Amino acid sequence: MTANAANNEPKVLRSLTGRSGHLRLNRPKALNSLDHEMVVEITNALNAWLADESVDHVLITSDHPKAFCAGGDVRSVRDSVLSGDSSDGERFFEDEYVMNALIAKFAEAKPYVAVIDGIAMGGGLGVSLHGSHRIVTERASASMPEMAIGFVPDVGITHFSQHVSTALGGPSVAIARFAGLTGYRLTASDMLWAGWATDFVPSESLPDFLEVADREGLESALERYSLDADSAQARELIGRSQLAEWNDCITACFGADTWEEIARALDEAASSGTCADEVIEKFRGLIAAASPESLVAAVELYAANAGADVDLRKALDNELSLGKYLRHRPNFAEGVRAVLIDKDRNAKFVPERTEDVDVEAIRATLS
Ligand code: QUE
Repeated sequence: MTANAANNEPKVLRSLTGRSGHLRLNRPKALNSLDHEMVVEITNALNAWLADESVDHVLITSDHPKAFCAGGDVRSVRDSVLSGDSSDGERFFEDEYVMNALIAKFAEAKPYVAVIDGIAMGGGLGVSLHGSHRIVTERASASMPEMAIGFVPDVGITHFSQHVSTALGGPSVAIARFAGLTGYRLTASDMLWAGWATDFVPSESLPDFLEVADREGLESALERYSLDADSAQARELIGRSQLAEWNDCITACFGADTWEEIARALDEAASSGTCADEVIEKFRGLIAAASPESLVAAVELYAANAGADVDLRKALDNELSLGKYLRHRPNFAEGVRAVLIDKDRNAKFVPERTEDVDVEAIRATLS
């Protein structure tokens, strides 16, 4: 059983209510970040509910007032790596990625509905975006902050984000890579525009939405409580998408397959006026927190996982393989220290320059 140390409550609450199989993330002290036990719990529930005809759909929600799920248990993984025997850490990632793939498979059989009413980062996107329905409220945000901890975007997001259709009508590898390389925090409006979210439900309607989903079914609940993102009522709550406004600049800079080309495109977009100076400054500011090794590695990973022939499982295998390499590099322990342990946000990454990163060693981990 997986319980919080403080109050002995399960870290994932599992229930069957009406037509819903309901998972509630309940590890408030860690902003619901996923540890190994929670991953196993979610996996077991989905395997049971896949075969259970009384379950019409799965809902995954959080009771935390601010967070949906802040990521994975990277502190424990760091401890595991530093102990000299990283096998516990490696098993965590293997099982987490099996869960990510299972969510995508489940969603092909019946609806898997994530209700994102707060912050979702890293692993939190892995338990939501692979579902069939990604519902956001005005309080939702999404980010891939791994560059700052010497890691790379994972949990299948390097696949999902490059294959999902944006509001412009097709996938955008530039938008996907921009999100992964900058750690930019997408708003609810950005998530809907980018295709990361499928539906908008105002937070004040959530209790009613969930009750109707349990009693009458998902379609009925969506019909009653979701709002068109372009409606005046929705605009009032979530505003316009910043990503949509930046799209031309992002497309000019972030579509390339190597970091070297992206860095050059940023320089050129600044000097040619393709991007406004303050927009380039904003992007550079976000990238400043990144480990240079992670920047180079992430672009290689996105390039490897972009092809139409790459399925989610193959993309996860690339993330696992590159991730294992990076977890054993000093930048991972140093990044987790600076962001999550000492919280000084003053990581000393090596090498300091992207030009000095061993890109061949990174490529050797990818297929
Ligand atoms: C990168 C990450 C994570 C992160 C920050 C990063 C991550 C994660 C957390 C996190 C945040 C708040 C908590 C907590 C963990 O932050 O995976 O326990 O209370 O879980 O820059 O990958």
